[in-house]
Amino acid sequence: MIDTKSVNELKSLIRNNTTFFILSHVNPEPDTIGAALSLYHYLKGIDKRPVVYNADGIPGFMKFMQYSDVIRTAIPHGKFDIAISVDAGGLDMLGDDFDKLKRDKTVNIDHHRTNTMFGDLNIVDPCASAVCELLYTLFKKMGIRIDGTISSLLLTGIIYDTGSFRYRNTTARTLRIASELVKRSHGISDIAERLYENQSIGRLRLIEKMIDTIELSMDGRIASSVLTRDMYDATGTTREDAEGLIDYPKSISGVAVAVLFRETEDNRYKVSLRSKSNVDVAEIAEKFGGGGHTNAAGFTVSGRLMDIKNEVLNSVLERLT
Ligand SMILES: [Mn+2]
Repeated sequence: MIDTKSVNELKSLIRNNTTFFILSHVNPEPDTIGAALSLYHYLKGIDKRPVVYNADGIPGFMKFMQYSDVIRTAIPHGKFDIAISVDAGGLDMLGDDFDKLKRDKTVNIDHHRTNTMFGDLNIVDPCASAVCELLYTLFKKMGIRIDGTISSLLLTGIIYDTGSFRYRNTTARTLRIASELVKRSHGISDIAERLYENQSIGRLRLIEKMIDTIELSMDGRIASSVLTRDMYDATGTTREDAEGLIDYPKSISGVAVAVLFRETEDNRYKVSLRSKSNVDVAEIAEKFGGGGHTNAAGFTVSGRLMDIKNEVLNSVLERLT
C-alpha cells in the first residue's frame, strides 16, 4: 500500500527540485532498469535534469530497453538535489561508490520485504510483484500520464519479475496493471521475444556447463549448481549471462529450493536462492547478510566453495525440516 502522505511528499520533492540521480541495483535485471528509465523519461518530460546510474552497467540483453544508453556507471562529483533508488532492498545493493554521491535527500522506492528503509522518504510495498508494478500505482496516484514508453518499460520489468506471470508474486492486481500497460505499450510479444529469444549460443553452452554441475540432495528437494569464471571463459560469456540460469535447477520436479553458487573473484561467491510454494528463502539469505523476497533471495560470501556449499545447504535443509 502506498499512503497519500508519501505520494504528496514525492510530488513536492519533484516539484521543488531540479537534479535527480536515479539509482538501480547492482547485477541489474529488467525490473530495476525499467523502473529507473521510466522515471528518467518522466522527469525529462517535465524539464528536470535526471541522471540514471548503475554500478555494473547494463547487460547486453537489456539494451533493447528505451534510453538504456543513458545509463552511467560512475558517480559524478557534483551534488544532486534528490537521489531516487529503485528496486534496492538496502544500500549494499547500490554499489560500493554510493557513499560518494552528494545529495540533499534520498528517496527509496522498492518492493523487497527485507528493505532497510534507508531513504529520507521510503515508498516500499512488498505486495507489489515488481517495483515496476509499484511505480505504475505511484505514477497513477501522482496524476502522471502513462504513455507508450513508460508502459513498455514497466511491462518489461513486471514480465521479468513475475517469470512471465508464473510466480507467486503475480496477483490479480498485477494482471490488471499489466493489462493497462499492454494497451499502451509497444506490444507484449515484442518484449517477450527480446527478453527470451535473444540469447547467444555461448549462453546456451554456459547453461550446458551449469546443468552438468547440478547436485540433488535431501531426496531431491534441494538442487544446487555452480558457475565458475572458467566456464564464462570457455564459452565466451560473462557473468551477465548467468542472469536467470537458476531457473533450470529450480524447474526440476520435486525440487523445493534451488541454489546457485556463482564465483565472482577468488574465493568469493554470489549465492542465489529460489524456492517454490511458501518456502521462505529471504530468511536464509538474511542469515548470511543478504535479503530478498520469499521465493527469490541472495547474498555474497567469501571462503572455499566446499565450505560455503556445506554451510548454505545445511541452512536450506534446516529450513525444509
Ligand atoms: Mn524487482
